[in-house]
Amino acid sequence: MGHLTPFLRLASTLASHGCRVTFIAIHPTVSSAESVHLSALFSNYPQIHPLEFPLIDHFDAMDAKPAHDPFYLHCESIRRSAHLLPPLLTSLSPPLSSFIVDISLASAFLPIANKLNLPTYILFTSSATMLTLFAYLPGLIADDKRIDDVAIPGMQPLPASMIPPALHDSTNLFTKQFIENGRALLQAKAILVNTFESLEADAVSALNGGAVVRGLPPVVAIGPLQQPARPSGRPGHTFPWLDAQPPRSVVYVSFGSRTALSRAQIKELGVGLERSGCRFLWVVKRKIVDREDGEGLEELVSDGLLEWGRGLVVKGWVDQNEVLGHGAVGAFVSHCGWNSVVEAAACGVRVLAWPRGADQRVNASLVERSGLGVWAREWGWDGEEGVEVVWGEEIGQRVRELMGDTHVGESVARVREEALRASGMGGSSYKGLADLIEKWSS
Ligand code: BUP
Repeated sequence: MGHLTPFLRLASTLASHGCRVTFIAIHPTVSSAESVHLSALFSNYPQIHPLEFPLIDHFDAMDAKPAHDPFYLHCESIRRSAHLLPPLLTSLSPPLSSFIVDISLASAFLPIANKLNLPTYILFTSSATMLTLFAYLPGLIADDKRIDDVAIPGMQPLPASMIPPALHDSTNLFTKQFIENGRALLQAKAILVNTFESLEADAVSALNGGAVVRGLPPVVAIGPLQQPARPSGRPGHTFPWLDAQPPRSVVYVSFGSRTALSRAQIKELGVGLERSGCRFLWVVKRKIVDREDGEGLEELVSDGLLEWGRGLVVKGWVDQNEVLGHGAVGAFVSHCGWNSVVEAAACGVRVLAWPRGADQRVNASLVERSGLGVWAREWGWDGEEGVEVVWGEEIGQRVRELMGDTHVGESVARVREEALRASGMGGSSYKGLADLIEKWSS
């Protein structure tokens, strides 16, 4: 969902600006959440033309790393099915004026689109700071060499501990894709990022000033991208429970669409939320893929938690953007997937960053630096080598401290104002997208 969400938002935004949008949707999807959100887009925006990309080559090598992650394997299948793309792209009438590709497919799809003379853009689904690493790393890395601290020109040094763990293993599928896609950046007309300039001024300027990599195409900040609109008159589904809570009193807890917690950590998190003394809304996940998440809530959280008056525990899915935009929500305990960070910024909700892996530590550092929240640096993730479960007592204390931190409250309000200014009429992100649309229509 971290990749699909910004595409849904970009597609609906372009359609609202009068663009004729064709949305290529991979079939089948890995998770139910993907199918549900794609169907909602197509039924709420009948002007968006769905085009199915039927996946035939199912990549399922048992020796691949990470073999346990169906999303990476699926991504590899899509990359290996790139030959299906030309007939799809050339079948469209009127012909396409531009093609926007997910970063994870860039090296597989860009050469094909370029051969068709189709101006191709990349949507980078993480932060601009992460993009600096993406762009810089292919030039740095030698095969089988372990990555150390990285000094990217124009940027603060990136300690090895913040680099996505998989990148320390050159045989990992993620690493191979990362390097190949990083090289493919140079072939794009521009790279779009769901961020806003004031949040990542150093990264946007280092990328566009040629400091990171010479010859990189323009990087355009277009965020925060807005959630697709609902059909008129249909209210959003906010929980009646949330409506009944005092302003800014609730801590929202979610670790994204594909982060599973161990039973032991779920238990301690429950203890921590209870000890914090705060109201909370907690989305619990035990499995990476939602379709496999069959355990009942009662089996996961300790006795009494569900009935506890201060908290609501939900299994599965809530409309996170709507939850963060609800006046009762005051803080977000987050893994720092990039969409979650940008949503928190746009809604002015302070973040307690508890990153796990991938790009999340880099994103957590931005949370801290921008004033959007605090990063519990000492917390690892159980399952990681040598990392212990974080105890409930400690979680409770950090949550309590964050809720009472007036300094963070002020800086979060400033970040929100900057986010709204950037995406509002005439703002830097608004202008970035408007200029692209103008180019496509001329
Ligand atoms: Br869970 C959940 N409701 O219950 P990230 C997620 N989301 O709306 P991730 C919901 O999915 P990657 C839920 O608002 C965000 O837009 C959430 O993206 C939405 O993290 C998206 O935050 C999740 O980038 O993706 O899922 O870990 O691994 O690609 O970072």
